[in-house]
Amino acid sequence: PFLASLLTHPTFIDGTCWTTFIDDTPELFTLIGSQNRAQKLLAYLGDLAVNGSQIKGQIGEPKFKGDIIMPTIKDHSGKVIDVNEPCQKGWRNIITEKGPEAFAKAVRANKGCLIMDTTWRDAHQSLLATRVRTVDLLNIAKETSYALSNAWALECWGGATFDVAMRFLYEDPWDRLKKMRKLVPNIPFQMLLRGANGVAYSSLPDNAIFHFCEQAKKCGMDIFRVFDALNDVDQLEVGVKAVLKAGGVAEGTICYSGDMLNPNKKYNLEYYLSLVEKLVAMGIHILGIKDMAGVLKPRAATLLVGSIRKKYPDLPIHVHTHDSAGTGVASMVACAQAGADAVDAATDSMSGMTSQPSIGAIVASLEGSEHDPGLDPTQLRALDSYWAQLRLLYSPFEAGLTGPDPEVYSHEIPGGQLTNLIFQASQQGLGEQWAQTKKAYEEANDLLGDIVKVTPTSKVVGDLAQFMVSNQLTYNEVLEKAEQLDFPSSVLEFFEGLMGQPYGGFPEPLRSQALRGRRKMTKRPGLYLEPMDFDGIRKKLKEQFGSNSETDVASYAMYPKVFEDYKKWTSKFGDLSVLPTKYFLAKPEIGEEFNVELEKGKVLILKLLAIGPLSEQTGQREVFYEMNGEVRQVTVDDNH
Ligand code: 3PY
Ligand code: ZN
Repeated sequence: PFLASLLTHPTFIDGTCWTTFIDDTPELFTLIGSQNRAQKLLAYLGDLAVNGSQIKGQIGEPKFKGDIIMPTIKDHSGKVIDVNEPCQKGWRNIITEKGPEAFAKAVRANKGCLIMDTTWRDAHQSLLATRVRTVDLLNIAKETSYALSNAWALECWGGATFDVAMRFLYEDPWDRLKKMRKLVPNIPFQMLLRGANGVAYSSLPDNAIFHFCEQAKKCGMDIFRVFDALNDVDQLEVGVKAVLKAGGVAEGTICYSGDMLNPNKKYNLEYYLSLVEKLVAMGIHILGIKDMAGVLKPRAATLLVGSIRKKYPDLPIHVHTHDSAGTGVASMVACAQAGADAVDAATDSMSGMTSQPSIGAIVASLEGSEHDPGLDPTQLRALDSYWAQLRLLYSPFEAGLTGPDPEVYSHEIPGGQLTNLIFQASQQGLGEQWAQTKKAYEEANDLLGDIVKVTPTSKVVGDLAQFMVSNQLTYNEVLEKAEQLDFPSSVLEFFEGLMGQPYGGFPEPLRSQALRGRRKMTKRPGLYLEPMDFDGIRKKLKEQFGSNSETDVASYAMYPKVFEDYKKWTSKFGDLSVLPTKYFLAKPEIGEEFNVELEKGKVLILKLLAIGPLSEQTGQREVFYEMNGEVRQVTVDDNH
């Protein structure tokens, strides 16, 4: 029908100039575009129907089969709030109107302890392998703008989300950021930046970090939590400077490790206070305390936050934790009482264990006190009813956690990594091997010099632990045989200095014995790297993909191979971020009708009609879909 309408179009018959024809009748070309997109979408749906989901990490199909019931948000008098337009009231207005310093002053002057909701980033990174898709965030965005209008921020970007969006979900992380921003104009957005590593796993040239932060700020990011996995101040400085240059709110962050209350441990109060002093000297707006493993016990929290508060009365303090040991609520309450301005929590259904502590539990614990976060528990419950359904929709990515793990005080495995390791171990039955892995992790950490463990150094410790378990090596054997052992590449990179310099130096002679002549950096890696050639990248992307937006350039700079694979995927299947998750992860029932909104106002009504028999000659099957009333057919290779 499209071709017919094109060929019979009066201008076409006239033979009028083709280019003015395009200008004058854009609707026809939008149609070509959407037909093309529809065809690509069918290619994906056909493949899914024949071969099942190819999404990495997915085990089985979603437990949730129904339609998601959307919550209604009510005001204090019980009246339903019209969420057609997003809420405009919130802390972000201070950032956009008066800038980062004014925001820092305002949150310091605020009486209660604010809450950052991590549901859109760390909670699903920690519980669901970072697999929550853009469409599911956007669908609850306007309700969130109301229910969390008094929140410190929504943590919604950075960390692993950037990589996973492209690598496993075939989505553009920048597109996600821009779309979320439109629907939530009022709550500050916060992201996690791994200092000089950006959102990658090892150091990049400085100009890549500056370019990245500039793009993120332009696309709507407000607060940047900048950390370094070794608390290496030189590495941190790169990130902080890049954020300041981009005009963002710089949350310079110390990573909490070990147990400050134990006098035999490496990282003590003096260590943390001296780090804070260096961060303050860099001009940070906010101090972040990042307890990535959830080992900050309540009494340590009181001492740490209380000491910083006393020394820096004007410095806003924002604390992050994981609930792995089950003490998250108690620790965050202790932080609030000791003078923290904000603490992190996740919506109830996405909280607990390796995620953040429950927002409902923290709000209930502080309710009516001078630290009351100022959030409405009824509105929070309404929002959570959405997430309870989403958690089931993403059940194929659950790691199968069943309860807290107070052993985290010994092994100190960060939340996200603990989930990953439990998942891997549960594939093998969670038996003896799991106990060995945890013990080996602790020993590997000791071998490496008791380092701060978070991405990417946590991977180094995890890799060494798995190396020890699979080669049946004890702590002493690693030391004795170091010169002969073929250490994992991440361990060698760490020893080279590619992740920065650890506090107290590298363990010797292990480092030299493992490196066997490889280089040893004594300064931060960025000083050894050539600046990134951005003009070269722009040219390459233009040639290869026909376009080179600055955000594409930034994606390529962070993850060249992942970006190229993502582009190849989208040229085959199109932008699938619009496809509802239920149909992204599993095929529909025969005859089940569903809608996909390709773009505003362009809705496809789809129905799977039949999956044809396997052709012995070609190894293919025909899949039949009804699309907006017409039967469409797609040929699919059967990979079984
Ligand atoms: C990340 O770097 O992605 C983290 O979440 C570290 O805690
Ligand atoms: Zn975290």
